[in-house]
This record gives sequence, structure tokens and C-alpha cells, in this order.
Amino acid sequence: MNTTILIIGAHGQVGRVLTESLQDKYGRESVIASDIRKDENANGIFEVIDATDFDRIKEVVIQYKVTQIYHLAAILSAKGEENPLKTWDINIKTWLNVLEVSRICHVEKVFYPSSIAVFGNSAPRNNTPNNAYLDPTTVYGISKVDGENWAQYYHIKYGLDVRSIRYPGIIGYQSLPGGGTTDYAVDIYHKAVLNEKFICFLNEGTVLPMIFIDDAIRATIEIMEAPAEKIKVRTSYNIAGISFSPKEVASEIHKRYPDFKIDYKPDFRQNIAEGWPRSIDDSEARMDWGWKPVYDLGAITDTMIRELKSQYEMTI
Ligand code: AKB
Repeated sequence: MNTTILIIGAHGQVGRVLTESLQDKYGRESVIASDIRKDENANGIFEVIDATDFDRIKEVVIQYKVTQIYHLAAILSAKGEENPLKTWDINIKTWLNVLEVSRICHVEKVFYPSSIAVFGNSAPRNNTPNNAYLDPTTVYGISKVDGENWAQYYHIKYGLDVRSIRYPGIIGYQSLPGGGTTDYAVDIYHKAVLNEKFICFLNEGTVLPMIFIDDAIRATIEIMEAPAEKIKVRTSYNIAGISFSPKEVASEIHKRYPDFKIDYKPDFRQNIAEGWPRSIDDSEARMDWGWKPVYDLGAITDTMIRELKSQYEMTI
């Protein structure tokens, strides 16, 4: 059977880049990007889908004979705390809709993005293992733990091939993240390139797990393409890129922009970050389906600055 992919939440930080990568790999005619609002600049097939609407997802899946779904729509950690019940409702309802449509319509594979936000105060902070105790402190984290368990439930009960990874903070130049606790690590590069001072909402020493967008997209496609028998964890896999603090990014930026200025004004996101791991043990993903990150902080910084400079120069 031909592969036809539906991406739900294609306008987000991961969605935009993943859509392009999947289009390159499978051809434009095989990828249906969707989001809650229309994209006038969409390259390729685009459908408006509000993922809280079960019938609409089903309609698109049937219309295009979808064989794979990547469900990327969610409210992230910081934004989620503004309205916990709405966040719970949206994150869980959209996911259950995707699982149920996939079951009914015999979708072959489904991708679910989980997060380091599933961990809380009971997990070891350093080298947090895949199977650590999960007691998240944000509603986003709770919804991701729940979502992972639903993934496993659908796999065991219905044989649905759901695969998932726990993303660290993702750093990319193509689009801005929206509403996360790790967003500072993208914003800081924009300010550096624009020669503006950066006010960081985390303390200088707050170490968090991060990953460059190219590594995150590669991990996503690799887990989806791995033979089913290699996927031994059906909740979600830890993946690690690199861990660093705001001070360490700032010092990498200083090497390239000696006049770069940063101030630290921690807000409520500091508390969220303090409940998360400092580093991640991703040995199960490495062992089971061959995961390996490529980008370190120097390479991330070089790429971010080069790409953002050229984007801003183009808009001047
Ligand atoms: C967030 O900060 O909420 C996200 C995440 C780590 O899942 N980037």
C-alpha cells in the first residue's frame, strides 16, 4: 500500500520542518499538512483540521486514504499553566480522537510526541532513565504521561502501531516555539542576531536537555521507519541531544558576538524548569532503533546564527 501521511499541527515548531522533510522523502502528493487555520503559503496539500473535531479528522483520513498520522497539536508547558483545564481538555481530546480514528480507519502507524515534561521531582535529575517514576508538575506533563499510556493501551488492546519519543527542548531557526519553558534557547539567538539585549526568564545556571531541530526531525522519522519489532517501548522513548544552561549558550554567543548582552529575570517558568531533568539517559532508544544525536552546542550556535542572519537579511 502507498504511504499517505497526515500531519496534525503542521504549523508548529516541529510541524513545519517535519512536513518539509516528509514531503522530500515521500513526495508532496503523499503528505497532507493540517492545522486549525488555513496556511496561505502552504507548499503542497493542506487541510484545515481542528483536532478536537473527531468527524473532521475521520473525513480527511478517509478522503486521502491516510496510512500514517503524526499528531503534533498540543498546548505546551508554560502556556498550559495559564489554563490547566483547557490544556488538559485539548491535549487529551485531540489525542484520543487521533487514536480512535486510527483504530477505526486502520491507519498503519501513528506518531505521538511526548516530552521531558513527563518527569517530576521523583525522577533522578541527571541521566534520567527511560523508566523513571513519572510525577510531572505541569498539566502539560500530566497530559503527556496520560497520552503515553493511551498510546501503549491502543497498542496492546488493538494492535495499533503507535510510536513516541520524549522531546527535549527543541532549537530551530525555521519557526518559533510557542509557549514552552525551553523557548528561551531559541529566542536568545534571535536577539543575538538582531544585536538586541536578551532578558532570560530562567536563571543563568538552569541546565535543561535540548536538541537541535535536525536531530529531532531525524529521530522522529527514524523511529517511524524502524521495523516494528525494534520498538520495544510503547509508552515513549527518551532521546537526548545536549544539556546546557542559559549561561553556557550566552558564552557560545559571546564568542561570535562579543557585545551580546543578557540579563536574568526568572519568572514562573523557573519553577517548571526546576522540576525537569538536567540530562537524559537515552540508551534504550540507542539500543532499540539506533538513535544517535549529531549536534553539540557549538554546531547549534553556528547553524542558528548563520540561518537567522540570512533570514533577517532577506526581510530587510
Ligand atoms: C516545553 O518547554 O514545554 C517544550 C517541551 C520540553 O516539551 N519545549
